[in-house]
Amino acid sequence: MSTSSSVATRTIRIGSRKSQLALVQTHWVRDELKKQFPDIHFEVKTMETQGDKVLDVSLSKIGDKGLFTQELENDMLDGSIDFAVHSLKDLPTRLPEGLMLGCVTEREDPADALVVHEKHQDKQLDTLPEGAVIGTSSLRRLAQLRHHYPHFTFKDIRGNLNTRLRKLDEGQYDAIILAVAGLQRLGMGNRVHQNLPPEISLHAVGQGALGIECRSGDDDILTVIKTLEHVPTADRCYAERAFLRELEGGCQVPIGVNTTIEGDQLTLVGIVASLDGQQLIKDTISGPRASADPMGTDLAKRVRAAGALEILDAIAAGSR
Ligand code: DPM
Repeated sequence: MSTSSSVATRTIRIGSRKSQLALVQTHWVRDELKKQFPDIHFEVKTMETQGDKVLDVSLSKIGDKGLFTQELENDMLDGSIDFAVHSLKDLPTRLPEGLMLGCVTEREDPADALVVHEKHQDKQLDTLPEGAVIGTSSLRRLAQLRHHYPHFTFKDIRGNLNTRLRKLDEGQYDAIILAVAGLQRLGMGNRVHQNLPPEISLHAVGQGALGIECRSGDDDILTVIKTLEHVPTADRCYAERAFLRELEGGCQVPIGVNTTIEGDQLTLVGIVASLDGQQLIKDTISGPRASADPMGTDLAKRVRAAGALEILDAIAAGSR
């Protein structure tokens, strides 16, 4: 005999930033989980993070750890939310005590994209004029592009994707660099004018994937979110994150990566660049996917010994 409405529906609370991109990503996660767990009620709680509030300062200057994640993490630790959805590249490689990266979803194209003002529709990076103003606030993009295109002028750009595109279209820049993945998720994939090949710019660690953060050892939640894990993406991103973790100082750093998987083999390319673009320390490591983490650490040690240490020290000294 069944009793009516005696069992309350279980509710899981998801934390998200408020930006359009963050909400698209979080709603995707919620909708996928609803399909797997129709009996669970998923609720989205949105909040602003420091990174959403401070929009007029260069990311690299305020770029401390947890800029886009800290408020969400506090809510997870005090139990007001059960997990948080992030762009994996915004999630620090060291998480607060009591929290963990519980799931990595399938990655979109991790490349960076050149987006141009309409007057440059017929141009590519190689043909943009001398002095063209290129917008980015990523030290990684800046350093690598400066190396290959020293004749461009680089200018900071901040704000959400729509704000940046407006600034470009108004003519404040000749072109800007954005992640392909963000544009695609917002239905603006048509603005991708040129994908930057890895020879020109290695992408950021975790770029194009979502990371779901939860309380360490929260097995009920882990069982739910692990259903969205994409193992090849996770293997790649664990190698990338280990590389960054081993190298990282306290500020935003010009570090790029590229990963590929063939069968059981994972290959990680990593770069550390000086801000003036003069020095690029780049190396590659391959090995079994099961060793993703130690491979990332090993590659970091190699590039550090090959000169990355001096570059990162100089950047850390300059930003103090
Ligand atoms: C981080 C960086 C940027 C974001 C630095 C970097 C780009 C900043 C800029 C850590 N987070 O990439 O070297 O150009 O001013 C961000 C974007 C996405 C996640 C937007 C973008 C969407 C793509 C994704 C901002 N975080 O990079 O165009 O999911 O990877």
